[in-house]
Amino acid sequence: MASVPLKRRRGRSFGEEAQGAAAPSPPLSRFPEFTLYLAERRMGRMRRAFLTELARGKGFRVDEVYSPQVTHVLMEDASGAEASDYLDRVLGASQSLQKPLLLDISWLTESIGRGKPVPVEAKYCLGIPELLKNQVPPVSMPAYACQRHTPLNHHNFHLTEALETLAEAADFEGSQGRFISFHRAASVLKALPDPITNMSQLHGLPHIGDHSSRIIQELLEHGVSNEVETIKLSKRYQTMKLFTQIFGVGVKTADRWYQEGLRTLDDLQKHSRKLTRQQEAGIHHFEDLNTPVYRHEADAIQQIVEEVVQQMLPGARVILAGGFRRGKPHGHDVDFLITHPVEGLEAGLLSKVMGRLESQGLVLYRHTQSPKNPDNTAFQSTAMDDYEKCFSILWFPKSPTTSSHLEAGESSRDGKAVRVDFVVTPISQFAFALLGWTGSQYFERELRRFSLNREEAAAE
Ligand code: 8DG
Ligand code: CA
Ligand code: CA
Repeated sequence: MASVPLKRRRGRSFGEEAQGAAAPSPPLSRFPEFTLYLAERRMGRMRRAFLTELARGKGFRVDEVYSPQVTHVLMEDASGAEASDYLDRVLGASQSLQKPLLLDISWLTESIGRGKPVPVEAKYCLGIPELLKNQVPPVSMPAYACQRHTPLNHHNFHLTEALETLAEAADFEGSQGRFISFHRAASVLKALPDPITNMSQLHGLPHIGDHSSRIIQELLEHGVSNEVETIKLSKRYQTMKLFTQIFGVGVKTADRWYQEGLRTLDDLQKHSRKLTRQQEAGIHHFEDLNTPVYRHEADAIQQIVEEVVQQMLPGARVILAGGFRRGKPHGHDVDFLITHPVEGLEAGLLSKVMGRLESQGLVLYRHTQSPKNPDNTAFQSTAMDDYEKCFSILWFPKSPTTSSHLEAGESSRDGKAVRVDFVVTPISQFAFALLGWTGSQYFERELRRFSLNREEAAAE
């Protein structure tokens, strides 16, 4: 057990076990970002001296005495808890604010063998020192995304981008559990007040699983993650991404096409019998629909829509929802909510509005969903609502004079095709619809989960 030597050493500094034992570390190191310290405990003095000499021979800086300069502490045959406990006490004695990584000695022997530091993979890590858990003020992070502030411009973009790529790839493989896990981890990082620069900052944060931790560590150590880069370069990921970017194509369809050997948009067009009308429109306008819609464009489209809505039903309101309502500067589509202060007057409005837009040559594609029979409660068991909606592709003229000359499906460079969603709600349900259609999708999911858990907690 470690307790005997530890008790004996209480009150002494970590370095005392080796003080005066060997020559000082050479001043120059081939790997300036590594300052190593080998704990003598379990390793023994002889092996420690031997490994120190070998490591120095390869150009590592190895300090005999523990100090705040030490970046990596190497231990022999220690469990994570033992290592943390050891370092906790030692650092507690030295009052050091340094945050070294605790590694198994096998990391050093591998590195000596290769003549350079090998990547600090999870298998070498002995855990986060207890003391550091106390040193890093734990960020108070509520468990549900809907309970916390998630700014658009956050401090961990590099990390969240990688985790979201893994989430997307998991989604492509139909692995919902992993999709959610990576999303949760990314969402937590977005809510942090500072960039993550050290693994110890992850301590106490909810939803950072082992896999996400490994990726974060890799990114901190090397700037890139092998796993993420490999996925991004894979044909499977690239093809699934391409296909799911088509309006009207979800993961299942994209996967089926992939299994059939289809890889490109050309392949899809050659097999056009496989396409729905919506997918055909999606491919036809692929380039435009995958060009971001900017806020000023959304505002201009809102003006066009508002004019038509006012003609059809004076006093009706058109509200820009979706990502733009969350402050995003651009998005993949434009989401409008339409209502009228007098309950019931909104009924039938959407088809009139769409008809009018169509007569102006502005509708390239539309697909309307009418509310189901109010007795039909099937939708209540899903995350979907039952409002009257239209999923459309509109022609957005850059110059208003060109708008009425266009045939449906026609494309001209002084305008572009834009995906626009319309949702009409009675005023009594407007607040809920606005909340639901503001997003993000993840926020909404979390809100449902939070509400459900509250209900369950209240029922207990
Ligand atoms: P982006 O377009 O800027 O890329 O992102 P976004 O605006 O956040 O995403 P979105 O796909 O346009 O979706 C906007 C919100 O609308 C999102 O939270 C999900 C929600 N939403 C749908 N369909 C439905 C639906 O049928 N019912 C409800 N209640 N919400 C829906 O996309
Ligand atoms: Ca949107
Ligand atoms: Ca939308």
